[in-house]
Amino acid sequence: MKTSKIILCVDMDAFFASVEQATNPRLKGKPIAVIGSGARTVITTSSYEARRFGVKTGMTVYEAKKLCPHIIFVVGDNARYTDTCKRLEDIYMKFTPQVEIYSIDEAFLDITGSHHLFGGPERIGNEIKRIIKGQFGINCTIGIGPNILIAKLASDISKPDGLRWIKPEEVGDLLEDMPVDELWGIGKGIKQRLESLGIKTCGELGRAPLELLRRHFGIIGVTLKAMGQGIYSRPVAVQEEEPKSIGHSMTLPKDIYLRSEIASYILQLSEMVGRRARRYGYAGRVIALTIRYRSFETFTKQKAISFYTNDTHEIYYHALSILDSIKLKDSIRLIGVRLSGVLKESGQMTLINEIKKRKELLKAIDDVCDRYGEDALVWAAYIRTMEKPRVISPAWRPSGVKNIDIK
Ligand code: TTP
Ligand code: MG
Repeated sequence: MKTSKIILCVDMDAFFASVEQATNPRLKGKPIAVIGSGARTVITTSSYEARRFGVKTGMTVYEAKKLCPHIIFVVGDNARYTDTCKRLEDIYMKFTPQVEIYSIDEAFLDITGSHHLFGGPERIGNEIKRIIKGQFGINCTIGIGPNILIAKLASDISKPDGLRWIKPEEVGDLLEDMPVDELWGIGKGIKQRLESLGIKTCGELGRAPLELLRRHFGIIGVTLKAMGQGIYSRPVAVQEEEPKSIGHSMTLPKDIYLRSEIASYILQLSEMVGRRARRYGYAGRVIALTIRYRSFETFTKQKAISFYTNDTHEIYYHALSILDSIKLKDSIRLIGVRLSGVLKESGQMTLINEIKKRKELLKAIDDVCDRYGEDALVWAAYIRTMEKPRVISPAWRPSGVKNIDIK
């Protein structure tokens, strides 16, 4: 008989806010919201104390202040969150090598083969909670189940500071009356389309005729029906050594339409991508440009080139040619540049002397930037558009938390 898998999902509670509260005792037990430093910032997350007032991710500071007048706004420290994320991975790896870091604060661990070494799945869950609390002073919620979908659901319904193991024999009863959008990946759109077919609960979804779902959702219909039954075949995707792509995107301080303005942001992003690729010794041969319109409609167009590159200007040139192949239909709020088809750089890639020379120049620029900060040397075209950097300076201290007062 095939034994079922045991998957553990770890999701930090109010991650950015918890990190801030753990770092600054003044914020403990208080309603706080973490925001970005840009002009058009929204709330990235809020503490559970603030959520009690109805504060939600995506709200503006004005909206949050209205709901919770004494809320404290904290400008997020992205470097600290990413650093915490990396250190969390080391904790998970103590229990299994099958770890998928799914997002900045969520991970899936396949503990099928290792749980007996640690006294069972719940023991592992409790141990992970204890170590994280001890090391970072923050809470997380752990869900355990026979697949990623159920493990994630177990975590979602046990927040905050919870631990729940949904065993295979419990899945059917639990899903029977559960609204479909409680399932990971079923958003508002699918929910509404299912509702128009008379399907509201997971139980109904699991029993819906396959043909009906196929007709309305195509191949996804098959997955949806299985999800309604709590079946999900995607395994934990263990991180690959090599990155598949290197990309950066940015939401612009204001919507833009002019080609020259767009081009200077593309140059800035190409430089960020090129620099990162060069720093880690990667080069790629597919360049992609992502555009998000004011309406949030988003698309990506890519172009394969015949050689591997990590040259800023090469990336810029091709990203720009993609831009020129598009007829823009509205102003733009986000731009992204990505280099994929990435390989570790080899001698072969750098045979041509001219390219070598260019690389030396770029290396010199990178060195200056590494030593004196991101803005020490920048390409002239984007100085015009540069905002103040969104990174927090190394001199930042928890006492420097910005308590923005909005009247
Ligand atoms: P989530 O896990 O979605 O939220 P959370 O950890 O803050 O709260 P919960 O207890 O409900 O899990 O996201 C993790 C972090 O990612 C969050 O702390 C902030 C960041 N984030 C954004 O920057 N933008 C977003 O739109 C979302 C949803 C999250
Ligand atoms: Mg979380």
